[in-house]
Amino acid sequence: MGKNLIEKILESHLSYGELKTGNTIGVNVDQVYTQDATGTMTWLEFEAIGIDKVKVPLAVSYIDHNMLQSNFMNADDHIFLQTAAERFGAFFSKPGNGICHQIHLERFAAPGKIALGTDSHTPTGGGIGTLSIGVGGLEAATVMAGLPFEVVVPEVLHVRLKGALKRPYVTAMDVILTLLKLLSVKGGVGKILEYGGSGIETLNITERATITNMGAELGATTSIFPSDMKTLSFLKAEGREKDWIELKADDDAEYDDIINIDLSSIEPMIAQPHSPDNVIPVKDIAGLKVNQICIGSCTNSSYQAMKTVASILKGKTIHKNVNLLINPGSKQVYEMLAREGLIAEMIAAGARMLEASCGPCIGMGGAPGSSHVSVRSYNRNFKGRSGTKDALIYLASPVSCAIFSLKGKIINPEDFDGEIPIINEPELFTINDNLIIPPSKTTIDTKIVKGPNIKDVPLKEPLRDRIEAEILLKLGNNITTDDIMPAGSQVLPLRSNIPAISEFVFKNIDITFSQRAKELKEKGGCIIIGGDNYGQGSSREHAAIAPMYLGLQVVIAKSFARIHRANLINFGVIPLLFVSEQDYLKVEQGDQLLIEHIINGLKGNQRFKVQNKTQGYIFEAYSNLNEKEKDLIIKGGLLPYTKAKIE
Ligand code: MIC
Ligand code: SF4
Repeated sequence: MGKNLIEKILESHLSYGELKTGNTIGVNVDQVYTQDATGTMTWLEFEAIGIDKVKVPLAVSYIDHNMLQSNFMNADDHIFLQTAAERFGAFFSKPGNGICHQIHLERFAAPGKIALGTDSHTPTGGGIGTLSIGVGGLEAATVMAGLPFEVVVPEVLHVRLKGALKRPYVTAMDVILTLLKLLSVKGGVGKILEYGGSGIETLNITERATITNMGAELGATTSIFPSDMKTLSFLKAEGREKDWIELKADDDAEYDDIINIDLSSIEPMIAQPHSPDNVIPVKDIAGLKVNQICIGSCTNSSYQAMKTVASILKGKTIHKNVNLLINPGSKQVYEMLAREGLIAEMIAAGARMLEASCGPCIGMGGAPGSSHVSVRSYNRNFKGRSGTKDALIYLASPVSCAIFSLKGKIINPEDFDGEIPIINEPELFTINDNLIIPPSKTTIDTKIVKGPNIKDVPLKEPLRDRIEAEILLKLGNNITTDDIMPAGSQVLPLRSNIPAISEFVFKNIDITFSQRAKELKEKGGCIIIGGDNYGQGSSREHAAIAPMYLGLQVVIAKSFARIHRANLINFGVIPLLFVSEQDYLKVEQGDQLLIEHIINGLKGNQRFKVQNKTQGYIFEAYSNLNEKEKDLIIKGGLLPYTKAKIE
């Protein structure tokens, strides 16, 4: 029987377990990378594990999120990360070098490898044929400490592309928006999307990377393209031809499911507030006035995308009521655009050029005005994420965004009266790695510098056998980690300080949450009720650690998003599932729940009787932990578990 790409890569990296859908396996990882907002915790955790050097072939620490530096905290984090990278043997990408995913694609990602990143958009590397998976920080730390990465073998969904995009109006962004419309933000849960078909030959690597990047919004474990001649050209252009291998599925490969997409049938699409799957054709909302346009982010920052934007803007002026913000994804792209005079065209048209970082995508500056309409070439438009609670955020391609910035309103890009040249990736990129500091072998004495905002990682007290606690919050479907642990300029600088950041848990949903949780902590803690896909979105483990720190004992939900579920377990919080939908409907915020015999339940059939003491009835909930997860939850989380394993 033929093999698909996923089977090939997993098989060549298998450490233990049987490679069968639904089984838990351990794989050896080639590359691990961190970004600063999740990285400070990751490196503190790595330090706490007590290993001298990273044990994976390649580790990179990037700085890209926490870049506003409105006080000492961000810069202190940068120094901490730089000294930790030096001490433990990782590459360090300095602030100014750009967004982790874009740089990793340019300089490190390679076909056939397995890469983990402490960020949900790590699947960007799937564009080049790397099996790239987003994980929580502690997970990454244990892999850097030498343990295999454990993953449940996902189903593989084959996305067969044919035809070619209607360039220049339709771009890779419209492909992934179309898939989001088709599958929704939970359509990819438990799945890997493997792209194939004749249409892939028409997409270059950065276009493929746009598609795999935003595959994160489908809830998928990751997405991947084969490695072909396009991959070779990209690697050649990056001076990394030696990293190329051919990688393709066998002709008789089998898949769990197949979707066929004709690229030529795709039209310009746009995601409306407040979810990336709220997608409609752009033409359906033509005429809507826009206040702000943001172009860039890890989704749409390639040289090709940016040069296309510059060409659309060339010689023109943005609409008088529009603010245009541009954040190119990497220094490489930025430098090339600058040398070709394209930044000058953007500035001349009225763009506000931002540094190569995440910026407005994560609310680090560029917040729109009250109830303003902002259209962004980014990947997430969750309510409040931009920094303005009542702003209306739309997601569209860089081409659409550039056109809207000139018109001051949404128009069908196909009705644009200006020229849009078709731009390709260059044959040679400008290679200048002067902001990437390689690891050195003799750094065992490097002192790790920790500013006053950098605090130790808190751990959960040992698992209780009996939990009696109040439901502090009952929530609906698709709650994001941005809902649980908001980001933005006020909160993001506190990522290295759990006591301080815990004040902001659920702040946009219930401002009193952290105060009430603290009050309940002494009385046994609290419980959260979630709907489907609880914890979708980012990989931030702060969305598990901070509630745990506030006394969260259990989350009972209809279903969980993969990374958040793992983060809860890693910090000793049990993710329980409702057996019946009716029970989800019946429980109420404020109810007092009692769960007994937890340890035996975990060791046994993982079914628990939950007594609703307030309403006076009993319902059933269950956990679906594998052997390792059971063990580590009983031991108080992944950190104590890993320490015991390594000693
Ligand atoms: C995001 O896009 O939400 C982030 C910010 O990049 C997060 C990581 C974080 O919260 O630090 C992600 O995608 O994992
Ligand atoms: Fe940064 Fe936005 Fe990409 Fe997250 S999605 S890594 S915040 S650019």
